[in-house]
Amino acid sequence: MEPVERGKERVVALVDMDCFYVQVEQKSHPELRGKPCAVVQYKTWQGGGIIAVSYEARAYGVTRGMRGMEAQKKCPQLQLARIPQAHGKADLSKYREASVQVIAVMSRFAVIERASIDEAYVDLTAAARQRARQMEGQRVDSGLLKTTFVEGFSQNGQAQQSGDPATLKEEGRRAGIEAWLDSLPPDCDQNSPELQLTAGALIVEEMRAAVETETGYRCSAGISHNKVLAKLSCGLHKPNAQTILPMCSVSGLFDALPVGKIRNLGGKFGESVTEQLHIKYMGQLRAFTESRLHMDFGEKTGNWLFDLCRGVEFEPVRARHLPKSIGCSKSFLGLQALSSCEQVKHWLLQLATELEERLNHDRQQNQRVGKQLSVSVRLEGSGKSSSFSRCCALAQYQAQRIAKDAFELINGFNTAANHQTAW
Ligand code: DCP
Ligand code: CA
Ligand code: CA
Repeated sequence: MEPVERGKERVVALVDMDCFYVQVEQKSHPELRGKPCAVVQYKTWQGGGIIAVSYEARAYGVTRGMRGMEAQKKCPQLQLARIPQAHGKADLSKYREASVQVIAVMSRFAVIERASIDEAYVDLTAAARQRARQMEGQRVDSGLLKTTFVEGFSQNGQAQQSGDPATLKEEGRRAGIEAWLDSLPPDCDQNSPELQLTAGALIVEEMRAAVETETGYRCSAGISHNKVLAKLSCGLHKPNAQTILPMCSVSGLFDALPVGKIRNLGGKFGESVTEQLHIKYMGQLRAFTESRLHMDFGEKTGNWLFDLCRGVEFEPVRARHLPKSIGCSKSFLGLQALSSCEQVKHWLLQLATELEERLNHDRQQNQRVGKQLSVSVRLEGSGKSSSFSRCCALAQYQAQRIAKDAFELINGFNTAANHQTAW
C-alpha cells in the first residue's frame, strides 16, 4: 500500500447554520418564513442595528450592520425581528438553546467540536473510511449528493439556453459532480483520499438532512482534509448547500484569495504577513522558501504558513460540545460612554446578574464549575481607543460578589481616581 499523500490523511467538515438568528426567529414566528427579514438589536435608534439577514432580504442588498430603517428603504417589505432583552442588554439564550439542539443531532454522526454559536467542526475520517470501504468498486450515485458542489469542478454548466441563474447554477453543480465522480480512480480504491472526501460528503448530506428534519434548521457545510479548508469551502456555496474542496483545487482557489479570508489570518497577524512579504493573495505565499518564512515568523509559524499555502494543515478536531468560557458584554458608544463609578458599578452588576444565571444553568446542565473571572474593558478615548483585561479567581456564583470583584480588578485603571465619583 502506498502512503497517503501528506495533508490528505483526514476528512474534516465545518457545518455553519444559514442566517442563524433569522432561522431561530422564523421558527417561533412562522409568518416570517420565506420572507425578506432581519434580526435587529435594540430597535430604538433608526430601527436598531441588523445582525442577521435572511437570504430573501440579502437579494435586496440588506446587510449586517445596517440600521433597520436604512434596510427598509432598500427592501420596503422587510420585516424585523428583535433580539430579546434582559438586564438592560441583549439576551441570546434562545439562540444558545437552538445551538445545543443542533449540536446534539450532529454529534450522533461523528466527533464534534463546537466552534461558535452556529458552527462546528466534524472529524469524519473514521466514518468516511468505513463508508469508502463499503463503496469500493462502485460508482457513487450522484443523486445522493444533491446539494453538493465540488470546488474546481462546478463551472462547466452545459445548457446555456436557460437564463435563470438558479437553473444555471444547478446545472453547473450537477455537471461538476459528474466530472468529479469521473475523476475518481476507476477501481475506486477505498484508500483514495478523494473517495474518502466523497464518502464524507455523503455523510454530511445525511447529517444536514437529519438536522433539518429534527430541528427545522438549515445549514451549509464544507468538506475537505483539514479545518482551514473545511471552513473556507463552507462559505463557497450558501445557503443550504455543501462544498467539497479537493486538494487539487486549492492552488487555483488560493491564487485569487486574499490572505485575510483564511482562518486565523483574518486579524493583525494576517496583516503582518501581507505587509512583511508584500503580498495580497494566499497563493503568493508559495513563492517563499521555508527558510525565508522561518526568518520572518519563527520556525513554528513559518512551517505552518509554508504548509498552509499549499492546503496542508494539521490542527486536530477536538471533541468538545460546550463553550470553554461563559461571557457577556455590552458596548456603550459615543455619548453613552460610562463616565461615573456609579454607572460602571451598575452595569457590572447587570452583566454579573446574567453571568450568575448562565453559570448556574451551566453547572446544572453540564456538571462543571467556572474557576476564573476575567474582565475586559474597552476605552474610547479622544482619537485612539485602548483596551485591557484582568482576571482573578471566581469565588462564588453570586452576582453582587462577581460585580464587586470585577470592579476591584479594573478600578486601578480609573484615570479619574482622584475624584470620588468620576470614571
Ligand atoms: N452574529 C452577531 N454579530 C455579528 C456576527 C454574527 O450577533 N457580528 C450572530 C447572528 C448570526 C449568528 O451570530 O445569525 C451567526 O453568524 P454568522 O456569521 O454565521 O452569520 P449568519 O448565520 O447570520 O449568516 P450566514 O448564512 O452567512 O452564515
Ligand atoms: Ca452562519
Ligand atoms: Ca458562523
